[in-house]
Amino acid sequence: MTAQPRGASPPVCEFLQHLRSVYRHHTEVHVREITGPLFSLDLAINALRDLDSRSDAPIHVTVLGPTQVGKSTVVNVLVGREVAGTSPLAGFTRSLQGFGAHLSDRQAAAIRSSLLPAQASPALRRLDAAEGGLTAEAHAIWDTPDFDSHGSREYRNVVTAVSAAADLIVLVVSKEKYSDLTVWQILELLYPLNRPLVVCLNKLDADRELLRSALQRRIEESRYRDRQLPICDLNYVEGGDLAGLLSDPQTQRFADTVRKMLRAQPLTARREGLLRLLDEHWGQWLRPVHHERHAAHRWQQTIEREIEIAVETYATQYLEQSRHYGAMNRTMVQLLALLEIPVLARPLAGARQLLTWPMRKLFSGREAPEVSSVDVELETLASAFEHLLTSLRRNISEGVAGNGHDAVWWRSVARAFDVERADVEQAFAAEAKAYQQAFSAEIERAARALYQRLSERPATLNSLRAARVTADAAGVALAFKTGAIGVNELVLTPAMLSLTSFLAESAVGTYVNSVKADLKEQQRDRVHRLLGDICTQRLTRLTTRLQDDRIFNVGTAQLHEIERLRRTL
Ligand SMILES: Nc1nc2c(ncn2[C@@H]2O[C@H](COP(=O)(O)OP(=O)(O)OP(=O)(O)O)[C@@H](O)[C@H]2O)c(=O)[nH]1
Ligand SMILES: [Mg+2]
Repeated sequence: MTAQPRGASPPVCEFLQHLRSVYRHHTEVHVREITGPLFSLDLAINALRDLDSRSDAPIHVTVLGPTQVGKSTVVNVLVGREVAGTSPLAGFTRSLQGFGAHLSDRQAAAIRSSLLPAQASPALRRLDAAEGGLTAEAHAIWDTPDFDSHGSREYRNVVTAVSAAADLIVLVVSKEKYSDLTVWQILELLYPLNRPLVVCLNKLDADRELLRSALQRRIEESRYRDRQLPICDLNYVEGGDLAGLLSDPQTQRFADTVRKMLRAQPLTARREGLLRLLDEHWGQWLRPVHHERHAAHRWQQTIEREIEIAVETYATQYLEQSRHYGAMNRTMVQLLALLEIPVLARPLAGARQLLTWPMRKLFSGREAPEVSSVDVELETLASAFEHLLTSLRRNISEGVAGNGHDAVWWRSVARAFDVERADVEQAFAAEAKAYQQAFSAEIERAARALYQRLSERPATLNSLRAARVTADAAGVALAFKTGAIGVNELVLTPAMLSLTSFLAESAVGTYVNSVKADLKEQQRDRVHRLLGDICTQRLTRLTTRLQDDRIFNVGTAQLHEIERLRRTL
């Protein structure tokens, strides 16, 4: 496959921005360290943007370093005049400031729109020809805030924008600061980008050689041991006077070294650097995303397991209970309706007698037939579903209590679950009822099939008609015809049981049993599907729209797509 850098980088960049926006809501201290995900994500996002805005870009020189080492002073040295404010107060420079020379209007506009979008005040100052600059080429020199002072956490991430844009980085250190942890953390972070780098050892007076060799040793201990890092000394000048500094030959040597290294870094080297940076940090950035994926996977598995348990409950407490198994009773009623209608008159008298009390109960002075409060099937379904929800809630609580990397995710699921639960229960009750109604068609089909089979066995049909059970059943069929049946299966049970067993022992017995087994299997399947659908729609999806700023909510498909795009950068 051919690489498509332009196509892949916006979505990858967007993805990293999403990660960054979520990480910003994380409160753990390490998230905001230089070694944490926020700082490296910032660098990577800026490096991706940089790669897309290279055409016509000027050369960028970025001056980095801890506080008070003399960064702003070094910027002034490179520009050749006092442009950046300096101060003996730590953390004096708090935002980026760039000094551009020979920039076209387009270049200046591009810098302002792409490099400094987060900064309110225009931080790019264009120098005119008389004000100097490093070379005759278009370039920008960047003074940056420190990354080590107490308050620098609030502003130091801007350093990443000009580090990513840099064609040359000048790292300024002093004898007090050269071995500070943050200096080496920043260097470590920038290492994969492989930008040309000069180390400027500022404010040197006594012990020059000692300091140089100590710095050299520190470099040897770092990843930079395999790179030739030029080290330039700047002398300590009384009063920090710029004119004094500029006239020092040591300062001139430093400026010459920088000038010699001023060359736009080739695009291929920048791309390779970016890919190395992504490789080094991808695992760290994505770790909590994977924790969420694992938790979501566990959630899905739990739901599936609980669905199986609920179906099993439905089967053992309803389908396998002859007394309660309404579908077969309803089939029998339908069958009787088919059987008896032509000969209804005779058994009707007996049936009335037999069914006096239930009929009275069914129609006692009411206009509409009384709806039974007991519908065993719906009750069984409701209680199985209730049990499923309770088990799921227990599982969520375990996730929260586990206090692992996924605890935030589980807490968020807990909130969403509790909000939705009543709604889900209602939806299930409605769906269960709809399923039951829809299943009437299957029952009718089963009754017709049975009737067909009986019609082929006139002897059985006749003995059935002659049987006493028919009298019970005819009345039941009548009740069914009048609309009361199917709502009170308790009333029907004894009559139905005797009819069913009569049929089961007759010549069509095997067939009856297979109809029964088939009905059960269909019901089991449908209930399985019903539970699966409602759980997918209401419980699995619940976790894909969690309202929590600390949740990454990256789906597996999205993750695969980003991994694929990353490889095409
Ligand atoms: N005496 C003397 N003072 C210097 C020299 N270089 C820098 N300074 C002083 O050191 C102090 C800090 O210098 P800055 O250039 O402001 O340092 P910085 O790294 O930009 O500091 P922040 O912006 O606070 O991070 C200022 O008071 C400078 O005048 C030098 O060679 N000699
Ligand atoms: Mg400064």
